[in-house]
Amino acid sequence: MIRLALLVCLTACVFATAARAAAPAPTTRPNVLFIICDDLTTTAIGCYGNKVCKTPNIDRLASMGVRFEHAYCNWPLCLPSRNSFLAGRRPDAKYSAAGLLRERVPDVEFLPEHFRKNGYFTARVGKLFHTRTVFAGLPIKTLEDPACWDVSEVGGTDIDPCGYSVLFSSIPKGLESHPELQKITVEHELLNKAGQPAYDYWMEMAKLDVSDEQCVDGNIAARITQLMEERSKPSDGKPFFLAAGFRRPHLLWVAPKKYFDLYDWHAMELPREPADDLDDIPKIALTRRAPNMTDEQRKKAIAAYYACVTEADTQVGKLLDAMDRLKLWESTIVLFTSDHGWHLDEHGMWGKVSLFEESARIPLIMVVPGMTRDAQSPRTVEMIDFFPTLCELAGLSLPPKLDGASIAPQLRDPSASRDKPAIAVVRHGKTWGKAVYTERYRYTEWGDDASKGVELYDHANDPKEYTNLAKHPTAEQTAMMKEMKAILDREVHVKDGDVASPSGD
Ligand SMILES: [Ca+2]
Repeated sequence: MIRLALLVCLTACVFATAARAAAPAPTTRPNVLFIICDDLTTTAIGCYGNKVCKTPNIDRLASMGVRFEHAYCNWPLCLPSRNSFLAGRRPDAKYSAAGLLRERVPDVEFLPEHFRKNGYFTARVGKLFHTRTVFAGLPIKTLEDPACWDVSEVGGTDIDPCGYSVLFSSIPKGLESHPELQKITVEHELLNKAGQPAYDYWMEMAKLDVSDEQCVDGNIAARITQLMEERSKPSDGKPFFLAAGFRRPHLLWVAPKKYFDLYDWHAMELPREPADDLDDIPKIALTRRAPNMTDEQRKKAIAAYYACVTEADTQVGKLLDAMDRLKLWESTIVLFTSDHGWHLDEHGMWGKVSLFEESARIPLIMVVPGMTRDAQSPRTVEMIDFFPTLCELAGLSLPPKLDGASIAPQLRDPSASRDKPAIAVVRHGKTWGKAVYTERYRYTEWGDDASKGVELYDHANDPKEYTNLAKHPTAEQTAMMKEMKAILDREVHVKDGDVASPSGD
């Protein structure tokens, strides 16, 4: 069922040719509104099946375009995921380095940089490339590449200059040392710690008595709306590539109180997993678990995460309202996504850097003028496909080195065939995990030559990945694993011990 090997290259070449042949004149190029949330898992989104968390605006966007059921990040961690999709290349250790990616990959041409070179006005507000200082304190160190943007703004506010709400943290004594912030904090709670491998961090929440616009995401929505107004009738004739990088639901879970009021923590449901769930999972695959967390803390964490999802969703809605008001739908491509997912206690995990569905899978909704509306595509997509897709839709030629392949055929016909899997990598300490995702299966290897474990899950029969079939595979599954291993050997070039620098959040 896979038949992927040659098709990846063939498809990319065919699409590149098609993009050149179909290139419209520059004046008719579409605008791009690129919306990305931070750490937003599909499992919290209404149109992806969540019945509790309120995401009416993301759901509304989905009804206007194509929602991809099997979209995956290429590395479930902020810094390397963003470096990778913005470069359009499959990541290795260099993509998690602390500095600008261009310093380590000099021939890179980034997605917004490519649009800018091709006559677009480009702007970002918020987090597109990674922004450091999650827990290291101020000042902010942005990793935005200067060649990418005509306008480049963090989107910070007085109460949250860097966007991670670190001033509201009680570690180490952040909030305590800010009496002015204590005054606007209605309720604050330090929940529990999630930990190794990777690193330990605290889950912390604060309900604020402030307006949306005093928070970073509200500010980002207002500023992007302003840019949409200014660029909807540009005097220079340039189409726009506007990127809104919302910060929630990334920790810290800080938002206006009204969003927390939507969720009674007592009513949150915890995952109900088989007692022996962990027995067949390689130990190295499990990360950021919080075994000492009480059920009350777990439920409060889910409620706080949902509050921050709805906060981000509300800001997305403001951009969609601006699209309506400015009548931009006929001239603008909208892409909505997240840099990776997040665990909400599945297999006892809290956070990212896991290759399980909740962490590696991403939301992906695309609304493209003249293309399919209100549909889902079951085809497998990865974030490195964004670059060639947007180029094809905008009629731009492709830079020479891209690893993805356009999904424009699936935007025209969501059921159009596509024999290309998604691949994600992650590093736990010095050990790499490598995974192939098809529409039905996930195959994962840990360590060089799979020395630290192998996993195979059948999502058709086991969507929550409770049974690792690699322990006792059938003959058919053994053959399939061999084929998937060959894909990893060909496409992924990492070795245990490859460590560029401490990885970014
Ligand atoms: Ca992230």
